[in-house]
Amino acid sequence: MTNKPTRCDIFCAVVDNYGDAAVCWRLAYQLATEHGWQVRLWIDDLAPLRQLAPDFAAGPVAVFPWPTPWPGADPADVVIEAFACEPPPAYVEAMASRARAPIWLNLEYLSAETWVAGSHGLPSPHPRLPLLKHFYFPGFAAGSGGLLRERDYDARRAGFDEAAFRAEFALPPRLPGELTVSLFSYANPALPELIEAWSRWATPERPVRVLNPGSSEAARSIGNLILQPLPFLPQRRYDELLWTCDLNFVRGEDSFVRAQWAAKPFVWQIYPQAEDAHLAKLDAFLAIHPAGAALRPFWLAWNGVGRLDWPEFAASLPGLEAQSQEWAKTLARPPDLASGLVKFCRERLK
Ligand code: TRH
Repeated sequence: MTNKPTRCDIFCAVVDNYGDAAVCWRLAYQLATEHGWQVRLWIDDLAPLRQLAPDFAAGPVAVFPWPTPWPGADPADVVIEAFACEPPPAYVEAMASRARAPIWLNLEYLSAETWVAGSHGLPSPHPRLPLLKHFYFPGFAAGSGGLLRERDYDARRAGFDEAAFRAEFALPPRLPGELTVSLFSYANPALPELIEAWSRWATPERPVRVLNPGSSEAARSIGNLILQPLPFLPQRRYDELLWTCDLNFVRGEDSFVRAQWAAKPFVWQIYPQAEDAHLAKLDAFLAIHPAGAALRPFWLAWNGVGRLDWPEFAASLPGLEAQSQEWAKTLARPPDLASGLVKFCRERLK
């Protein structure tokens, strides 16, 4: 490899929600800031990115709307298509006509299923052109592509001032005995039942404050339960919210990973799929998590299987806290996804 910075194009087609843009931006930013790559992010919908990273135009990633028709662009050394979104056909043709074909990766969705490590890195030849695409699977297991985690994560956390965060968002200082919860979920039929359970469980000695980022509802109290909306926070500030809370409800892929780095007990609402395919993925994660057995009934109920038992789950929180810290340490040991991806490409660019 020459000393020139590696050029990388990331293609992102937003399906719905924030997750696709969230993962692509996180990876793009890390490749640029931590590995010195020159990254262009081609994204077909800028709306989620504007919320996740309002200052994205300041760099260091060059963000472009993904135009149709494709105007043509010189292919990069490394091409990452997120979630099998397929770069424009003319771009793929141009990839094949380079003197040296780019490293082409399909970054897949995260899953804890056991087949992931066996499929990670597998090549798939293009049916017509002299190009090879590799599957890049994020994952928890050795042999997978790992998880996104920034180098400065621990330093940011060490410098975090919870009191200042609360003051900035007009939250009163933590009340004695308060359980602070963040809530980020899909429309969930179990939510009214949970609100009801919280309102019955909360007492003056044990108030519950639920912070709901991105909610348009007005703040309200039911007895000693306080439901409080927050603005949708930029991605980095969302970490601060997770650090502030004792329990985090998260969803999808990226907030699910962030909750694990936050090392606090969390409840995951998985992205629902046809024919309940998501339940196998939920099970696979519970099977590898050291507190899986304790989490299982409440998590399943939050994902539509069985009834929520909040008092039982609340009783397990003190134990879950220590396990969450251990789990975060275990997950942080292998190389992070961006470093692993850089190594994967470097070996093939030699
Ligand atoms: O938005 P999501 O539901 O995205 C989903 C999943 O990624 C799913 O796997 C995918 O198939 C589907 O999209 C298309 O949840 P996710 O993945 O947690 O992404 C949300 C991002 O938003 C994450 O980076 C956290 C961030 N966020 C903020 O930055 N600020 C906030 O205030 C909140 C609530 C979230």
